[in-house]
Amino acid sequence: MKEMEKNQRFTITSALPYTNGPIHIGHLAGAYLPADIYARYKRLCENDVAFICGSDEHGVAISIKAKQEGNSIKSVIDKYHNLIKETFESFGISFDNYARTSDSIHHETSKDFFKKLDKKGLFEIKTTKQLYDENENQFLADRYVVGECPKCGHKHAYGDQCENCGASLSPNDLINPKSRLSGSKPILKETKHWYLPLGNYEQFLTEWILKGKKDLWKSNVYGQVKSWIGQGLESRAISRDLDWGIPIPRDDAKGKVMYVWFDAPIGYISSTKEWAKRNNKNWEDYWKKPDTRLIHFIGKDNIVFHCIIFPSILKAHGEFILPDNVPANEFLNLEGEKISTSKNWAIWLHEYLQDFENMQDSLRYTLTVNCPENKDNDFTWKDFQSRNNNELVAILGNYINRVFVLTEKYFDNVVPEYEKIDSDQLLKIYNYVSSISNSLDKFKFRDSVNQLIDLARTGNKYLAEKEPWKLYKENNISKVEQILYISLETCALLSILSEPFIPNSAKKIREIFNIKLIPWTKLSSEKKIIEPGNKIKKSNLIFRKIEDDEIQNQLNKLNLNIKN
Ligand code: B3M
Ligand code: ZN
Repeated sequence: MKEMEKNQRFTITSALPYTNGPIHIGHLAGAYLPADIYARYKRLCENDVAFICGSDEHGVAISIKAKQEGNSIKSVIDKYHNLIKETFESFGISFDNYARTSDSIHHETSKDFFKKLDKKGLFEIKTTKQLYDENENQFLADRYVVGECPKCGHKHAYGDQCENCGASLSPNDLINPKSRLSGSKPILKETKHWYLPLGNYEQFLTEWILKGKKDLWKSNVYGQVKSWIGQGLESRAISRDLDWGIPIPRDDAKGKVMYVWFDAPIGYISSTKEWAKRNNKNWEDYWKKPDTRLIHFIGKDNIVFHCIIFPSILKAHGEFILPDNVPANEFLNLEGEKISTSKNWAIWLHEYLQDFENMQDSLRYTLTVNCPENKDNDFTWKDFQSRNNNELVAILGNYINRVFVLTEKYFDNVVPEYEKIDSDQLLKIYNYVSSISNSLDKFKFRDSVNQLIDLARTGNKYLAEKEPWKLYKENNISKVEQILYISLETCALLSILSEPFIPNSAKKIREIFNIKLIPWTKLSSEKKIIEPGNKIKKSNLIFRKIEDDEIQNQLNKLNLNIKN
């Protein structure tokens, strides 16, 4: 078996969610669940992991939400920060720190970044004409303006992006722009801004990513980066004329704040600082030591920011490491349609938790199996039901229960002694340790969770073939001991290998078989996990079946009228 990597330092980040609304299954599947599985896995391999996230509380999207709700910005960010944070906790997303970009430590860190780059003379300052709402006396940055997309003709494109074709835009690109504040037609007015001249980083990005990461990064990520660089990189304004955000630390920049995408990724660093302080660690180890591996988990719409803009900022600063990998995911659709928060075409996680109490693992499992790793993927309620019923209940849960019942019946709840181990089967089950970890190392989450279920399948098949109930009747007890011991060891292995994927259930399985969570690096067919003589104990069902009417309710909720 290949030695598993240990004692390696990892900084693992998940995209900071905007606090302008709750989060849905698309978010979980794209940037949080894979990151959590990876972080849990790396911890289980005795690595030094900082798993970092927090709320992204700046940007026009937040100001607009406050206006829509008729509330202050503060009350909007507090409300959604708390809701999102609780949702992550309920789903077992094991962040080491969950910060807020409105915290002062983040403001200071972002200002330091700006000052450092400013001092090095790395910004361009340009005066240009920008859209201005005369009724509201305000410049219309990013999402404050809508109009027709110049690329695809979509009528409702935003000033920063067209959600129809994905084109990244600037407000002046829009045809027939309209202010979202007053509905009026904006005028053009001069204003001064600070720009990051991305063209200066093209060569660095070409060497580092296009030449250095070709076979290491996922092809969907590499391909996007290549196409961005191929089109030529233009300067990006990193300041805005807004009253919500981090003030640009310069006397001649009154009324200007940082562009949200300048400060948000720096949020990973400030969140790490907060965590380090609380835990007596040195945050710089996690961001400046060249042997630290920095991994950003994001959705595909954030690739340019994490692979081009933020690395250019880090490079410009000069003291920071660059991401080792950015395993971005594609999008998860829902019942064949794109998830849309405005059309309420989504499954909100806080609502799922109310409807499916204590069934976080069922969703974690389904979203991992359907993770949109290389292409967009679809979530359907029917598939959710059948994955839960046919895989978690019928394969994994059933196997655990069978082994429990047989041990109860033949050995009075005690793990039997055995004369001779079934070494073929032992090697077979231990092969899963390396194959699952190999897949996880390659960010192949679907593959790894499929192998986990396959291990339970292997265990079931073994019982079906060996028929210990027949042997028991024939009084061949030593053979029954041999079979049950290896079956119990399989359950033990399942309880440890399932920890990153379905942590609540993994814990329940360990409770039944009375075993501790041990590092994957200590798993070995020579040592084994389960001890003869151990008492095992009954527990409530680990997984429960989902009935048709529960699924119908959810479909009704989505206003989907399916006829069979
Ligand atoms: N808040 C955008 C998003 O949720 C943004 C991510 C920031 S990561 C530094 O898509
Ligand atoms: Zn478009």
